[in-house]
Amino acid sequence: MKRFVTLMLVAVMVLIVAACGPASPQGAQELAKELHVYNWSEYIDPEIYAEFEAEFGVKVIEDTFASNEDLLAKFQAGASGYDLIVPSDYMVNIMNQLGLLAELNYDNIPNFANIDERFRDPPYDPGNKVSVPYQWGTSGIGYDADVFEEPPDSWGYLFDPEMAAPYAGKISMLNDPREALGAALKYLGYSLNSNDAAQLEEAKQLLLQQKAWVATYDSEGFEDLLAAGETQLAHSWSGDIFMAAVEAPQLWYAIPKEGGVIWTDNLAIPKTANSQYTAEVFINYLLRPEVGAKVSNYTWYASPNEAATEFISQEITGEPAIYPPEDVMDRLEFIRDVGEATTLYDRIWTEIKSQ
Ligand code: N2P
Repeated sequence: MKRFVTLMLVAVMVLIVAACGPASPQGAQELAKELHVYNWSEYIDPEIYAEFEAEFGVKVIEDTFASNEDLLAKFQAGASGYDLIVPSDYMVNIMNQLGLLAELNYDNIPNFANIDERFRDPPYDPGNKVSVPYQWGTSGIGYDADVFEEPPDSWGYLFDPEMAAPYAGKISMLNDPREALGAALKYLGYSLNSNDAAQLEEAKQLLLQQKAWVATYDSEGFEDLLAAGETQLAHSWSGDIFMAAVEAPQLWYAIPKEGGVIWTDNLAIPKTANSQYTAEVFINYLLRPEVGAKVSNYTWYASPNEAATEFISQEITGEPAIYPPEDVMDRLEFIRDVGEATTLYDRIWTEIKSQ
């Protein structure tokens, strides 16, 4: 009898455990203890990581990269352990084609509803299957307004021998193949997505000639060099200049009249992520209106989060160099995946850098 009771007890316990299923009931997945983010440098208010940890108990650990090509190279070399990355538009397309990105589960990202209609369903990721827009901005010319009476609003200041030579040694260029070649192509009047070998050769010659005036190729500290007076003209991403201008108000930024680059950077999850669920919870957190605004109030870049706009400083939303008017927008071009021509861009860039 005693044995029977024991057996019954065991059977009942087995039934209870089976009924409850695994430790976490269906739907409620567990958060990882850590979230590893691979981001552009100075591209998020560090308080956001701290506040996410305080609320969710997940510690965020960040590494940074300086270009889309660096990000890609890292993954092609087999990087693993990153839960969240921040590729630009064309790089979402490239990484997705290479099968590097996880398909997002929008059940965990209801705040996607806050994203502005204009930024949904982009050509580089139809249906936002693998990416959520994070910030957008332009590439142009940062400058020291103490040196220039009129804004240097032409790529000629970086490429024309007569216009650029006076600033020899005081010019920096983004250390970025598509950006640097794109600026040269625009100056020449071509598309920055040209795959015409003759046009690319012209752009190469221009960049080689320009080397005599270039102090450095730099994508992470160009705004600091400008603020320190070490440079006077910097091929730049808009927000980094405006962020630095808070401390160094002589800094300003111009979108060249020949047109420049417009880009959208995105949140994406590598297939090799440790915890896709935790990354999705973090993406959803970043899409809260107040958090989305906190991102832009720190980076000085424009936000694709419509619900965040009312919490973003009017110094940012009212600045035409950050939220450009329609006629300026019309002159801007997105960098696109140029397919097989990518190897040509890479080869030219290596040749320019190594000469
Ligand atoms: C942030 C760099 C902006 C990213 N420091 C350009 N896509």
